[in-house]
Amino acid sequence: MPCAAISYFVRSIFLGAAGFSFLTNLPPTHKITLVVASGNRAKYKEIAALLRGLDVRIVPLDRVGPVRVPPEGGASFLENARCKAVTVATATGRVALADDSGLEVDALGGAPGVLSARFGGPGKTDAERYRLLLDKLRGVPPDRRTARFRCVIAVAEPGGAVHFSEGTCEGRITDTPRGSHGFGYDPVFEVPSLGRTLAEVGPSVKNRLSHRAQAVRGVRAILKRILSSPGAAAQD
Ligand code: ITT
Repeated sequence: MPCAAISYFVRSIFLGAAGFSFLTNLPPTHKITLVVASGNRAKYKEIAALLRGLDVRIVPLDRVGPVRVPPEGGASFLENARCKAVTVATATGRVALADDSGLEVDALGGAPGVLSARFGGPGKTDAERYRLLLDKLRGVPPDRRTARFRCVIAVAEPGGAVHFSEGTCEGRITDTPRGSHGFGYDPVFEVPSLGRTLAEVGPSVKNRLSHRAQAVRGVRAILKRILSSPGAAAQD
């Protein structure tokens, strides 16, 4: 497999005895609404495609009314994902999913990492950010251009339980951007076994091997457990 699930894992953290306080007298219908707590439309589309087939109604954040998600201040993907998911689950009373992800470049000591969306300062376009990355790597030889995408997804239940799943995709940074699919740093991220960037391969291939695809595999197992729990009341 091109992008092995190197550190793929699922952890569940149960935050106190209030976990099932949302139990109701409603008969279980094995159906829940899942709010995707992201302002990034491209990310939302990938997650929705990867969750296809589950008995879950997936809705974007802007469909559930204005919810203020605090700016990312955490030092880790996990902390940022947890904060976004818990904020939205608490505000909406729905199960909420948040993805915090980014690119770690070895020649830059792991930067931009958790700051990937703000690399070079706020207000930049994706193209401005990946061009800045290419500038910083000018002159770095191919064997030292190794990098990886990381994705941590948090699924927060309104009752307080939070579950995590993670995925990693190894690759290298190209010299020039290639391809027009995807988003973010995809045009400069080459998967060695394919010899192509994630922006050249298109959604079907990316959704098979990406960091997000791996993390969502764990999310499917988490959602199946939530769906089969006695607290999976209808929320449509
Ligand atoms: P939300 O927090 O609202 O979900 P965001 O874009 O700010 O949206 P992050 O804080 O998780 O999301 O930042 C992730 C950044 O890392 C993202 O903006 C891209 O620049 C980059 N990134 C993450 N996953 C990527 C992918 O699959 N392909 C390319 N770039 C990616």
